[in-house]
Amino acid sequence: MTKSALITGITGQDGSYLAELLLSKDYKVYGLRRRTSVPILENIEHIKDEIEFLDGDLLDAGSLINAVRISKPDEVYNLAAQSFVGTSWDQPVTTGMVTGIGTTNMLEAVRMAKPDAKFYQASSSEMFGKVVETPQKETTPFYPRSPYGVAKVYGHWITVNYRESFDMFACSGILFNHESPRRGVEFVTRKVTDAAARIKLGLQKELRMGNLDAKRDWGFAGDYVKAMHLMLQQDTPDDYVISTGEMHTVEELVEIAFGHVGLKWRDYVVVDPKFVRPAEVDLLLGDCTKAKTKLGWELEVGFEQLVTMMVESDLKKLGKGQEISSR
Ligand code: NDP
Ligand code: GDR
Repeated sequence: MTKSALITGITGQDGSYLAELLLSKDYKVYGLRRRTSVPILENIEHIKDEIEFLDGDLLDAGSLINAVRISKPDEVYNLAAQSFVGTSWDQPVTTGMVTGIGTTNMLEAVRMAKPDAKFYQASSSEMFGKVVETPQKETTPFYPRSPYGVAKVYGHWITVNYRESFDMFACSGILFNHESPRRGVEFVTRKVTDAAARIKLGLQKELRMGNLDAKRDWGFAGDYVKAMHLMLQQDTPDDYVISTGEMHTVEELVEIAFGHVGLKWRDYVVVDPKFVRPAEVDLLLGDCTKAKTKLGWELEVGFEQLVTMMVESDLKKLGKGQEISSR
């Protein structure tokens, strides 16, 4: 029988890849979407006719109960969040409400309207924050360094709590940074690949950046959504770290992106204190042995391949834009 899934955050990077994956597996896909004055469906334009959209917001509990009642999902993927760490210092309360309390709203909706649905919570390596142990695994203590990280710790523990309190099949995926051509342009990878492409095409002169020494464990979003799905196919709910086990600096990212278009990054990159965070997460490196062993999860795309894929995509998008504007 066809399974059904409800995805919150369907318009985001991960929502789009997950929807593609589930549609390829013949799921009936419902997507929770909040109202915007103009529809922003860029990431899911190509599959929008195959998704049934339900109006709702993580802050509006009634809309979530309604969405669960209508969709009667076998699986719920809670991907919606205020997901940009930088913004979480400017809007700490909104971030706490959406990214933290929003998780409880979603869990309550499932508990009330479809308690046997399997639930996935989008937890984050930002919960590890300050280095306590490297590499970081499921048992590493959390020490978040941003309002976003703090909110995700709340989301993580409330998911564990609902699993233990109500015997719900609730899993938390502790995902390290994952990127793609569909990444929002304020995140560092896409900011860099977009700028490298713009500078190459003569559309931008310089790139203003924050901390170039930060180290991250960057993977490809298309690989990571497969792990989300695998977690909900197990017999028992559990929490898993998903990562590549490889770490690179922001400087290496810049070097590869600019190098790919034949430019020397030092000629264009300017460090601007505006982009340096009030508290930084210096390094993140994940140990995903548990996911590899128990889920059989495998990575396909490596770091260099990921960065060049993103630069190529940005060149193509901007190139098309140029063709259109020069007509
Ligand atoms: P995006 O920022 O691309 O997508 C976030 C989604 O959440 C968007 O669809 C957005 O909708 C939706 N959203 C925001 N606020 C609300 C709200 N109040 N009610 C309903 N929907 C809302 O994030 P990603 O796809 O990159 O990440 C998915 C999830 O995984 C997030 O929870 C993120 O925090 C988490 N995560 C991401 C990692 C990564 O590296 N990408 C790593 C670890 C965790 P709209 O289009 O309307 O803004
Ligand atoms: P992050 O991603 O905070 O790890 O959160 P982001 O790409 O924003 O930053 C990564 C690192 O790069 C440094 N950096 C800059 N970052 C941005 N955005 N812009 C800059 O100009 C810049 N210069 C240096 C940052 O200081 C940081 O160290 C992402 C999000 O997807 C979260 O939702 C998710 O939970 C975590 O990854 C895992």
